[in-house]
Amino acid sequence: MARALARAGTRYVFALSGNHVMPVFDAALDANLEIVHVRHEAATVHMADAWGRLTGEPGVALVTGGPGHANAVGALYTALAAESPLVLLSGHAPLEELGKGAFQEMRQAEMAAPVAKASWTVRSRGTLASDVAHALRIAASGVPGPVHLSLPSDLLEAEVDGEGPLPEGLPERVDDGSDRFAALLEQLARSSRPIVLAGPRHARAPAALAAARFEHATGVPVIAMESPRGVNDPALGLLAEVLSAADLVVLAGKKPDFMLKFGAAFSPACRVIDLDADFSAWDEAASRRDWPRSGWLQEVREALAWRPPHWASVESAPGGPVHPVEVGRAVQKLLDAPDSVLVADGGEFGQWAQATLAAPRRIINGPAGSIGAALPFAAAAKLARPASTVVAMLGDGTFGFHTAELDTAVRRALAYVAVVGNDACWNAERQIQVRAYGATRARGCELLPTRYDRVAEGFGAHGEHVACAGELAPALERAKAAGRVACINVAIESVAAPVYRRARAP
Ligand SMILES: Cc1ncc(C[n+]2csc(CCOP(=O)(O)OP(=O)(O)O)c2C)c(N)n1
Ligand SMILES: [Mg+2]
Repeated sequence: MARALARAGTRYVFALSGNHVMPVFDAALDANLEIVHVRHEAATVHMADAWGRLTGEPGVALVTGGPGHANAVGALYTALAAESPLVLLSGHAPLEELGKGAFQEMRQAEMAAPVAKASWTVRSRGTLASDVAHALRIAASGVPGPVHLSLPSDLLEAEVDGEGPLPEGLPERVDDGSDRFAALLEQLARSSRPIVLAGPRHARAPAALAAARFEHATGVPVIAMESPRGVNDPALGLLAEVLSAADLVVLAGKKPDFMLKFGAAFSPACRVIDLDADFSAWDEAASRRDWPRSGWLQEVREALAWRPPHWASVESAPGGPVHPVEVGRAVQKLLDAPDSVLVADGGEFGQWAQATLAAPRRIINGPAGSIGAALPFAAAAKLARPASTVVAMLGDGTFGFHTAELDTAVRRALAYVAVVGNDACWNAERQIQVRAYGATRARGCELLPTRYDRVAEGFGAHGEHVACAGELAPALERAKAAGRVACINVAIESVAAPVYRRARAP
């Protein structure tokens, strides 16, 4: 099985040890697989997820059976919603003891099924290797996603003769090249304000490249949606305005779900075509015809890039705390390095980060809206792209989820910079209380102004505390120069996430 992983190109296995999977740790030694041993099972999946999103190859997570598996399962939801390829391998009670109350016996495949693209238990030692190869293929083909395999420990310990026949490589993409899309393309060419909305995988390579080619060839804007805030995604500027002006919307792998207000994001006169098709197929068909040119694409691109003009002059109070816009301004300088990676996670602070920061590659918590993955995401990003500057932006509540992954980053020398926006509050939820129940009933979401930089130092990371705006740039410089993972604890102003409204001419 380990050889099958290596043959499929797997180099790293993100793992947390346990009785059931120690045979895999052992086999990894001879198969040249490197185990990245983490501190919580959910982190194995988040790391495999980030690996999958950045490389396009499925990341591989390995955890023990029962409770280890249960800890990992929640993280699959984030990968499923983000259309990210990964394989979760979980140890499992031995087949011969099933039904008798085996140690950590659990219906694991059933447990993972609702949050996986496919989920099954290996049934015979002869298929261990080919099942793993099959899982990798399923994860990466078509709409990518997480696949789970449970590995009964008696199979892992059985003797086998070689790995048996393995499926080779990934299946070819079928590009029918026919006129299948001709009618659709005709409608796009004839409408004056068309928009194509695409699912989260189109926000990254390789799908993003096909989308960009299509947009370039046709002049029809293609917008990948990957935020649970949907049309109010702060990274997409005035998307809501643009969508309500569109006369034709084509949904390419994007469902008319909550992110599109179940269709209410479009004007009643707008035609909506739900096309559940692979983008690459029509990219080619599009380049074979002529397209009218108008200013529409430019108009849409400008609207998406729009940010409130007054942000340019936002300044924090002299003694602090720092306004999130000013944090963004300083961090952008770090991200201006070529090939940088932005990781943006939860809370209102995460929304500010997504609104104010741009980088060639970005990993956000995605449509799942699940907070907490930033530190594992950033560690895997640094592993996948060692030469890149990797910056993780996360709120103080969010920081608590996987704090111990700083230890993994120290042990593995994964030098990313984590910026914690510390407002001593679960502010996103506090904002809900203020809006729904009134400020006097906004209670229970308080945290402490904990010195997370010192927590990080305790793990052996570089720590910086920033109390006011002036301290930010030098702290970021020192963090970048530290040569190891760094945590900058920034005392921030506790403000609600940005909402955009363009002042209209009277
Ligand atoms: C796994 C998970 N648990 C809970 C939530 C609900 N939630 C969303 S944002 C948030 C508050 C985050 O607080 P913090 O990280 O400090 O960011 P802030 O909003 O304060 O900027 C919570 C609890 C969620 N989205 N995902
Ligand atoms: Mg907070």
